[in-house]
Amino acid sequence: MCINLIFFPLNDIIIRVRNNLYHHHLHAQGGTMNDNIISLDRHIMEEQRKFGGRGDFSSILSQIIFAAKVVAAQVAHAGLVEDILGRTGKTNIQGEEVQKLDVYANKVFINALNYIGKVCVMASEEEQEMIKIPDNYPKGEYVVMFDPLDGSTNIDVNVSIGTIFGIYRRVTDHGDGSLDDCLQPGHKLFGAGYIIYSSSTILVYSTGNGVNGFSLDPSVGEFVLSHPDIKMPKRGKIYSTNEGNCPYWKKGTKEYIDYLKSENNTLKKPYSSRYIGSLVADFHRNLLKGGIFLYPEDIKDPKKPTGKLRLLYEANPLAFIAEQAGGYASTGYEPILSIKPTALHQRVPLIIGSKDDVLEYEQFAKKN
Ligand code: AHM
Ligand code: MG
Repeated sequence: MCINLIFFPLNDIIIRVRNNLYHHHLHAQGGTMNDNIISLDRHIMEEQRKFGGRGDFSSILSQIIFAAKVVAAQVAHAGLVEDILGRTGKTNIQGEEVQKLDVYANKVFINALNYIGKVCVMASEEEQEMIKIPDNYPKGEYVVMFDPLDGSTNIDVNVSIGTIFGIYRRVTDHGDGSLDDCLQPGHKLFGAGYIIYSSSTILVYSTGNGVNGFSLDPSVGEFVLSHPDIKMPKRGKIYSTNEGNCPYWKKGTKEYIDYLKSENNTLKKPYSSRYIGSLVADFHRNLLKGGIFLYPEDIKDPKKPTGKLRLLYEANPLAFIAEQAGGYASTGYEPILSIKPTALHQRVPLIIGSKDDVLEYEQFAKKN
């Protein structure tokens, strides 16, 4: 009797807590259960139906989605597993060498894409040379460029990181892909996107028909449409740049940043400064809220006179997304997407974001 008196209220409490959690979950979803969730796979399939195609490109995207989920899972554990944060050369308790997360991500993306018969060559920030498709696998029509884990110095301090990818059609006829397939200008991109590993994992992509964003729902393990038809505000209120490089900037860049911080700018009040130091995260914020990101040319390191960021797998895919969302990307002198690449790991000044802001920067860059 006594025991029952204790147990019934306890049971009741457990049920109440469960119900509260459930209602909290529903509330978080806007108070209703959505029974028509659009998964990323469905979105890709519908796009393919609308715009035609044999499904080769869809297969590539599906493999990128798979790789992104694998990397997201590892990133989520990175804070728990000390060794994975660390430097290569360490061993785990099984005596196996532990890989750095960026090296691991690189292998995950290569292994997800190299066997499907849709890709003829790849290039990655982590690989000095082009990545050949192994001889025992068929070669396909597409070329994939990627930065498997951008901003990886931020892993150790739990700051957002990302993957960037760009997909081209090959320009050579058949067989192994070549450097000519890799060195295509950004305006030839067939599709591009990025994944941000953050408070949630979000994949944003475009195939030239607008930009859509999908959040990974960990409870079902699928990306679901969360940011349909993203449009970048024409003008922002935020600038993002490593201002510590200011002494090494050209006069035009210095004058532009001073202008943004003054009350004489177009907004008639100073812009806010936000710099994460993780390109995907800085870009993603500006894509949704508006703003300008700058990694301009500087004279800090004579080996990198054209800035730090790479054309093929950092600047081009994000420039493609920006333009699809109504934004713009420039070196200060010409559109990023019109540059004819000359080398796999070519660096380029990157000024990207809200169109009117980037156009205004070009005026400053050109007169100085
Ligand atoms: P990484 O490719 O070695 O990770 O470097 C690229 C990153 C970008 O994510 C970020 O915009 C930039 O480097 C930050 O550089 P800095 O520390 O010079 O401001
Ligand atoms: Mg990078």
